[in-house]
Amino acid sequence: MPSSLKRTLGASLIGLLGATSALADNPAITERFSADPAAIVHDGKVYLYVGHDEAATDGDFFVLREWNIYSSTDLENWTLEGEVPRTIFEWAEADSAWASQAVEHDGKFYWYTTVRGVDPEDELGGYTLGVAVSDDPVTGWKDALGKPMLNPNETDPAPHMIEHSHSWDDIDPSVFIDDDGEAYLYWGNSHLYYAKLADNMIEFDGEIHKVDIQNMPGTFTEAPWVHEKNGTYYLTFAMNYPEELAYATSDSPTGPWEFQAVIMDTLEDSGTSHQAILEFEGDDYFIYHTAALPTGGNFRRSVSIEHLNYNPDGSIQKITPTASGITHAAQALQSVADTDEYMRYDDDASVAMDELNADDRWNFQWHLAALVEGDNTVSFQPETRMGYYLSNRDGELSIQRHDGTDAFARSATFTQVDGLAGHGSSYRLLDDSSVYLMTDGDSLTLGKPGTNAERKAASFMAMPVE
Ligand code: FUB
Repeated sequence: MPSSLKRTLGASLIGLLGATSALADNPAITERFSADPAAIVHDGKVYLYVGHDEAATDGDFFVLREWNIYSSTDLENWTLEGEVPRTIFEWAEADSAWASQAVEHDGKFYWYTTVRGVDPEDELGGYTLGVAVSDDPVTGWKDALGKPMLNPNETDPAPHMIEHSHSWDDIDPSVFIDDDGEAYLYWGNSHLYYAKLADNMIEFDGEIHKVDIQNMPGTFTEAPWVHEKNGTYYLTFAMNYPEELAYATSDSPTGPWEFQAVIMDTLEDSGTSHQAILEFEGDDYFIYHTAALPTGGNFRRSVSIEHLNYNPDGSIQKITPTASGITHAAQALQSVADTDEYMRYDDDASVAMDELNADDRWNFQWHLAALVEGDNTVSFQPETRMGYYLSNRDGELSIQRHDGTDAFARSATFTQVDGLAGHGSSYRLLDDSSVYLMTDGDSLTLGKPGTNAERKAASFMAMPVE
């Protein structure tokens, strides 16, 4: 001590802070569940295509009756523009509006989707690909072929799918159009496939290839996404299960693909994730889903956004899912009573006061936004534990997952007032203004400050983290 992190914090101290705006934090879509993001830019607007998760809280499988299309001009404010039912593919069945990706080409929009197909002649049946076409990124989507893009029997499902009544190796299409105008479709679960698209963008031109990613330290699961940057082709995908998001590179859209690294580790509370890469107004973004909305889970997911950064050699920097998202608005909370001590969370329910150290730098970062609107209300969300909050349970502080109830929201909301020590801030329970957050050595507790020392123990300096 002081570590370089502490010097950064000290240098950027801004003193008292009001409750931080929740704009542009994560999840980015909060009005309903959203999964499997894909995004395009058209006429200065970002269009985000997601599946709408509608499984019940105790559901044990995906229920996706429709895709939802959102738009934004700033990645902060999102507008629900369209709800497109799975039934646009009349030949498909079930609530199977799984992962999809749209692209603009020659003045038209093509949307490649996963749906479950029905084919009485086909012994195995299974998930397959549909393609819709429109003149508009939101409205007018029509089944372009009136049938699946491929029969699931054209590919060989992975052995673990054979014993089931249907296969799901033909899912998660990702479309990529190279600078020379050639378009490719990638898709797969357990097996990764690609095929060149014909000029009409709705049929394949030539054979379907099975791809092996070289030197991959795991197994390909699903969610391929291909993009190009500075002459390098990047294939991002979900690896293993629970899923890590990883990438491989090539100097051609047809491979060979060499494994590079994991971009994002497995998530708390969701076995799947699913990424989209977006370049917008000169910046690169990584869009993915987690289970962070209250009552979220494996089948109730929500889309989040982070900045994506490349190193000078073209490698992709590892990304940590954060509550602050692209605002980078996380803060550290320093004790006024002992300025070496900061509020700290861990991967369990515990919360403590501790000295900053660079190795655990995330554990000192908090996203401040109010769960209950009010004058100077604030809630403390661990920056890397989206959906979890510092909360009061019968007078004990702990980190708990928001269960979606008003009672929880109130238990995790404080009122920020001027620091009782004469500087900084103090935080009192929303439902009992006599009880304050206080430090007690290495502990963070709740109490009623009386003495000068106790008033200091109830005062904190909130400061942004670079
Ligand atoms: O949303 C249904 C499936 O879950 C997607 O197709 C996969 O990528 C996984 O996210």
